Amino acid sequence: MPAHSRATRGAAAFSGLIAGGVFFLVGWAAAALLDPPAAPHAALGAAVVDLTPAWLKDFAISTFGTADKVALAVCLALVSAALAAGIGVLAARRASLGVLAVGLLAAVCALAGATRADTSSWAVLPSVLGAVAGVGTLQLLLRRADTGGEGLDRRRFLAAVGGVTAGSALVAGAGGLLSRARSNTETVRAEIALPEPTDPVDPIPAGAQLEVAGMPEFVTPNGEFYRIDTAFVLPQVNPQEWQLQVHGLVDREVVLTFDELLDSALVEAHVTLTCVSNTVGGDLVGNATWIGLPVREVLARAGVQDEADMVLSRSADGFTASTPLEALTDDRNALLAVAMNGAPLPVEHGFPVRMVVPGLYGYVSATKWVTELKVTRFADDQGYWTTRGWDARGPIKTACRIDVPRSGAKPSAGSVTVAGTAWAQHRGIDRVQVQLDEGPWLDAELAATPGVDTWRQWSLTLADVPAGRHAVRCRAWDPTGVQTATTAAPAPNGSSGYHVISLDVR
Ligand SMILES: Nc1nc2c(c(=O)[nH]1)N[C@H]1C(S)=C(S)[C@@H](COP(=O)(O)O)O[C@H]1N2
Ligand SMILES: [Mo]
Repeated sequence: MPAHSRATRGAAAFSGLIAGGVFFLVGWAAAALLDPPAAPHAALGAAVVDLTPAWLKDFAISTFGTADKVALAVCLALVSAALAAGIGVLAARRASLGVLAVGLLAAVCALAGATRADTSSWAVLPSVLGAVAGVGTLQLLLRRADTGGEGLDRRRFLAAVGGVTAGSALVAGAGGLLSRARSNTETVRAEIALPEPTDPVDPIPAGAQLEVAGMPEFVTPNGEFYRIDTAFVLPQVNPQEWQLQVHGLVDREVVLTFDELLDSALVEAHVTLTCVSNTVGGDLVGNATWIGLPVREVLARAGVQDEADMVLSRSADGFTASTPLEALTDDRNALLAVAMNGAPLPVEHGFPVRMVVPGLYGYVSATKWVTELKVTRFADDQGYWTTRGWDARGPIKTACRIDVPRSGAKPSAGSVTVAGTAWAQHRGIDRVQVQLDEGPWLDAELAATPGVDTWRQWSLTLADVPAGRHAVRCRAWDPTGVQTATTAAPAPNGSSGYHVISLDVR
């Protein structure tokens, strides 16, 4: 690269953009060959997720919910594009500064890759190869963009851009083939023959689903189930290589393979999962029928020692959850689940094996892509979110949500049917009440339920609602009493307070 390129600013910035694209593309293709999670964009995204301060992460989850990964990807793409354009301009002035800047960025990506739980010792290589290709591209384009004091020779410059684009298309094609050949998780998943549970659960009673328009499905279809996790790129775990290691305060370490798991006596259970980030009235909650091996069976094989009070589960990508030991050893259906609503776990919901524990928020119990159970003590270990300020134990708070009508609806005066969903997993919903404005609390009718571990639908028809603006509230009861009326935000141990909607009755 000439020490001083007389490229126009625009051409230099554009060259930087293209070179940035080449950096990420070559890095991704190299990673497809060497170590997929070490692709620069994947490593960078994962590092940003882990380093994002808790308040910002909470904000992202409450603002974007299940679309938080998309929002992050868009942000990263915009920031990377701005940086790449800036590097192009810098490199046109001082070539050495350009190389230094690319080197720094590559070092950040390499470090992010090398420090992940799910990358190999090859992890720095994709970033290094990407940087070499990126610097080469930048050099080539800036040389072609050099005006030599005259105007930009557009034909010459665009020919180079065309050459780089064609080369990139080849790399993209090769990378695509490689990653398909390497990570055939979807194919393997489709071929799994799920065993029948030894202990099948009773089917869901007919009346569990209310015939009220606008009510959510009692069993959430897998494709609509909320997804919350720290995985910027989904872990690809091959069940034939999967192992669960059980260690820590145990009499003997146990290693379980996927085939051994499938050959065990499996249990089926209806369990509703809830995210601690769910706000009052929110939808980070879903209900499914799971098949899995009770965690207590595996813990019994290992022999839990007396001083233990917690199990720290760890996923293939390094996420951890601290689950109170008693929730895994009492008689509830805490499962190492392999199936969700009759299918192998979808990849985004933890394929091939995840934990499901009735009564605890997901962040302390529902580890997806689980590979390790460390029997330990709350005094000695902390889970991913506890180190970021969230409660260590995370029991689900009793909650009630109005689904119908939607807040802001304009029903006609007269009778108005209100219906919703309440949950108090592992305790059960006893009673739901509805209040119109400051009127008396009225008992709603409870729908049938398969047990205490799922949500429960309810409905009530308010008679003679006059025209005007009205507030409608609901509250749920479990055997220990009524849910708390105190308003709380999700951090640090779950939102609380009564769900209120407003109606504009005509
Ligand atoms: N490996 C892993 N497992 C995880 C998480 C995660 O970030 N990584 N998030 C947990 C949280 S916060 C919740 S609420 C549930 C959500 O499970 P779902 O995405 O299947 O609905 O998964 C839990 N299991
Ligand atoms: Mo969560």
